[in-house]
Parts: sequence; C-alpha cells; structure tokens
Amino acid sequence: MLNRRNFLTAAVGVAAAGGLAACAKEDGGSNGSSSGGSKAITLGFAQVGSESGWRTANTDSVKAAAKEAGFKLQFSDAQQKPENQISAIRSFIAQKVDVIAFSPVVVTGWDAVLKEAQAAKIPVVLTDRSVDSDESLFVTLVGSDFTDEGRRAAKILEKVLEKAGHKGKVKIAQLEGTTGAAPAIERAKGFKEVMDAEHKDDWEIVASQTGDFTRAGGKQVMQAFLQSNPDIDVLFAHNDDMGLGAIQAIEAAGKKPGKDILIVTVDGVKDGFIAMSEGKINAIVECNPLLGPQLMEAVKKVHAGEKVERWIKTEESDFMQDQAKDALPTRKY
Ligand code: GZL
Repeated sequence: MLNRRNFLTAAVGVAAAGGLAACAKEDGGSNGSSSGGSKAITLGFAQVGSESGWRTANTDSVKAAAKEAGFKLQFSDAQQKPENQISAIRSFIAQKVDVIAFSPVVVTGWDAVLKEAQAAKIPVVLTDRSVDSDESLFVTLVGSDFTDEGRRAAKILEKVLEKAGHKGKVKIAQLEGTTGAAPAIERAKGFKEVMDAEHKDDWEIVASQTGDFTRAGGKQVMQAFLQSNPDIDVLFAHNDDMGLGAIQAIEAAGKKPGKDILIVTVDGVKDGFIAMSEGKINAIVECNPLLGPQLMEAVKKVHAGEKVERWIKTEESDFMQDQAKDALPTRKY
C-alpha cells in the first residue's frame, strides 16, 4: 500500500513502467496501439461495483472523462467481487488494451494478475483504492488519503461533541467498510491514531463491524449494535450510505439520529448532505469520487511513457451540519 515513504521510489518505478509503455508504443504496439500514437487509447477499467452513491458518482466521472479524452473504454463492474475484477483484467490483457485501470475491491490477491499485465507490457494505473502488492506492478494511484480521512473524522467528531455539549465518556459504534478494502483499513487506522493520541481516557469504541459500504448493511448492523449497546453516543460510519442505513435503524428504535446518537460519516454524497441538512448527520468528511479527469490525464501520460507522480491525490474538505444547506446547491455528486 502506498504511503509518503514510497514517493521517491516512484521515479524508478514510473520510469520503468513509462519505458514499458513507450516501448509498447514504439514496437508497433504489442498491445495493439499503433506506433504513431494516432489510434485512440484503449483503456480497460475494472470498477468495484455499484454499492454506494459514491461509486455511482465515480463511475459517471470515469465514463464521462474517458469520452471527453477520446479514449475507447472497456468497462467492467465486478459487483464487489475481487475474482470478477481479476477475470476482467485478464480479458483486458487478452484484448491487448493500451492501459489498465482499476479500483481494487480489497488490498490483497493481485500479484499474479498484475505480473501478467506487466509481462504483456500493459501499464496498470490504480484509482480510488490501493493494493498490498509490489509497487513496481502499478505505475500510480489516483485517489484519496484514507488514513487522513480517518484522522479528520476523529478531529471533526471533537467539534461535534463540543457543539452538542457532550461531557465525559464517549461510547462509539463504528460501521466499517468492506472487509479488507483500503478505505476500511485506513479510515479505521486514522480514526484510532487520534483516539489513542488524544482520547485514551474518554473515547471507547464499544462496537465495530463491517456494513460492506451499503445502506442495507449499515441498517442491519446498526440494528444489532442498538440491541447490544443501547447507550451508544456516537456512530462513525466509513461511508454515507452505511450511515443512511443506520439512521433508519436508529429511528426505528425510537431514537433521534444527530441528537440521541451523534453521527459522523465519510464521502459527502448528495443524500448524505440532505440528511445533514435535516439534522440527522452531524458532520461529513469528504472523499471526492470525481476522479475521472485526473485518471485520464494520468493514463495519457503513462501511455506516452511520460513520468507521473506515484500518488495523485484528490482535493477534499470537511463539513459541519450548519454548512449543509449552503453547500447542497453546489454539490457535484
Ligand atoms: C472511497 C471508496 C469507498 C467509498 C464508499 O474512495 O473506495 O467505496 O467511501 C465506496 O462509498 O463504496
């Protein structure tokens, strides 16, 4: 998985990969691209699935940006199954696409197929989520710093607790994202970093379980949380969709979301902002899904054998409840 320490190794990794890409282009395209580079770039994209509002916005951004860039896009939806992504990548290799991009469902299990792409001289660009593979197997990651999102969630929770006038111990329930997925691992890690450093004596995670980034998952797990922990003060949900599902469970239990149970989520999709404007979510840490333009820019450079940064990060903000109404009209997803 990428971290700041690995930025410098990028130069080597990228030059090599870039060379590969350039080499593939120059030799008349063992991957089917013409040497003159006049033919449209064919991009194979293996998407996670369609599990959340964030994912829908991300897919729309990728498809629109590929069209805008004049790329031929081969798109596959893995329905949140890593094995489907592996099959899709294998079919992209067989089709000799120019570049492969994907958002890995989970961080493990990619070495073999990424080595097959490398052997076929097809550069791989990661987008959104990263992998626990050898970093020479992909050229760059276009996406957010999930660990920082976890830290930001804990820091904004401090403001939410202060605004709510909460005193003393804080019992926290955590709805985790998909088990083994980079955003789930890293958001939990970042949140815990702040907890351990600044709230050892007053914050406690009393329940933590995956809701698989879906509304149904969030609702089902929150129902169980409420049965075993009726005195939860805070819900930290790794994405808006699980938070929105949890709100249904909280209301069904006769409690007021945003008041009886304070809620912090990550993403910033429109439905999350609407719930925040209704007072049901207290704060949202933005995770920008509109990665399409940055991704296509990176694909163009990689195909041309140009150097790209090892990690192309996205710009993100954080929002408290009183900002929701003003922000809603200009939200792009
Ligand atoms: C984050 C992305 C996560 C979102 C969820 O970049 O991978 O997956 O936070 C989505 O909404 O399902």
